[in-house]
Amino acid sequence: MLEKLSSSLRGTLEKISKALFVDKKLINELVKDIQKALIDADVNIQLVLHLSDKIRARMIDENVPSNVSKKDFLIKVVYEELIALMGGAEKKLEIKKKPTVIMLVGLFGSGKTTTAGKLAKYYKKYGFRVAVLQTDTYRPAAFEQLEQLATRVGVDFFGIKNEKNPQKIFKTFLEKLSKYDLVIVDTAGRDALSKDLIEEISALAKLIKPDERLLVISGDIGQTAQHQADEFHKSCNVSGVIATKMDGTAKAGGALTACAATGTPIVFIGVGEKIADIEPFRPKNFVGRLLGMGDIEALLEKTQEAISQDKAEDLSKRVLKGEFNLIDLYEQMSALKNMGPLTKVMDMIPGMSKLKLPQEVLESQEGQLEKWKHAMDSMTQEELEDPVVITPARIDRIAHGSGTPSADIRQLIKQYKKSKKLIKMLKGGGQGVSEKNLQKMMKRFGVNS
Ligand SMILES: Nc1nc2c(ncn2[C@@H]2O[C@H](COP(=O)(O)OP(=O)(O)OP(=O)(O)O)[C@@H](O)[C@H]2O)c(=O)[nH]1
Ligand SMILES: [Mg+2]
Repeated sequence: MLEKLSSSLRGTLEKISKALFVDKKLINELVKDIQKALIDADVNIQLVLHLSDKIRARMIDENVPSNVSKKDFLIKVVYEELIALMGGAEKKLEIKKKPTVIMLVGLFGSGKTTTAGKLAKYYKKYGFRVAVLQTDTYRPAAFEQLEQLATRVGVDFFGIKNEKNPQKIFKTFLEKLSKYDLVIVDTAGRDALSKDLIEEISALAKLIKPDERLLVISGDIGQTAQHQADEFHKSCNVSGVIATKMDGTAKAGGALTACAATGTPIVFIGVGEKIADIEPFRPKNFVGRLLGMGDIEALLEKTQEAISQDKAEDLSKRVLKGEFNLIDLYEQMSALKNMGPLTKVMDMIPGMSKLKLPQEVLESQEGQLEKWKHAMDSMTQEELEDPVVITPARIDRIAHGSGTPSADIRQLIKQYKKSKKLIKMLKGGGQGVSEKNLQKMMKRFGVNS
């Protein structure tokens, strides 16, 4: 799916990583590449221009966090803007109320009936009791088509063969359907969004009161999906879109971005004719996959302003166990640099939240960080994990390897020892930190409590 777009975008990212530095020329080149890739995928030109402007503006207006290279930052901006183009946050269908009712609407051949079967299988897999209801009295053999799918999937099917009134069908099964967790309602389509179709859908929706009215759109119509999504949204108030046939069309990007632009979230995508060929649509994962960046999350974590909760917890646990090494020190320092994080770490250590580190301490460490990072890049794993092994001879080796003065490396080790001592004192407090230890520590930092 979207192989061409994917390979073009990957090529562009490779260009960034190979570039010596990020300048205006590179950004312009990158923006041009992305424009071409998106236009080839049938993305609307206005959307493409908007995305280009956003990337350029953000590279000018935003400060690159100091622990992130400009290249990584550029990749992050591209990634985030592509996600926004695909609709931003994920909309998850909630199956909480019993029964949750999903009504599928859309034009002829868009994939409603197939999708009803796919959704039934998808949710059955998660342990929901699912039923499908056929209200399409228009297409010949719609009854049999859904009945067969339901049998294959192993869910219950409801429908009345040869009945012409969709509302009557629903009323007939109203009570039986209330026993299911999820009811998926298939409806009739038309060639175009005619008055006839709008009236039928509106009346049926009024009666059924579905929790979700999902518009099924064929992805191969590309950016013209916008018109369809708009029209359906206006007349039937759809709550989400399912884009089908995303396999085997070069225009899938156009359909996705067009639907996203209408403000209606895309909830699922159909990626093949088989019953299992459906995926929840998560813009973040989708773009990540498109760009081929398995470790994009790691990159983003690095660029996050604050240390993540998990990391902070992990660090504080290790600190309390006394397993504090140079990597931890470095992480702690970078966290400090981005302000606030160490306070977060401290909040998790009993008693520590009372302590406020003086500004000078934070600032003096800041300037060292970059040098220390270089030095640490030249250290072995053993040295990082157990800095006691760093002898003067090793300091010289690290200094040579990293181009950092030996004095800075000695200072790093001194800082490490100081931090370790501090932590020992903390541990000395038994369960938490005693008031006495806290005062001692504050004195050490020149703070008067
Ligand atoms: N390749 C591919 N084909 C699909 C996908 N979803 C549906 N189809 C095919 O599209 C055709 C039409 O699907 P239906 O489910 O019958 O469409 P419908 O919206 O119910 O059509 P009407 O009942 O006529 O309104 C079928 O041949 C499906 O196999 C998909 O995700 N990928
Ligand atoms: Mg159908």
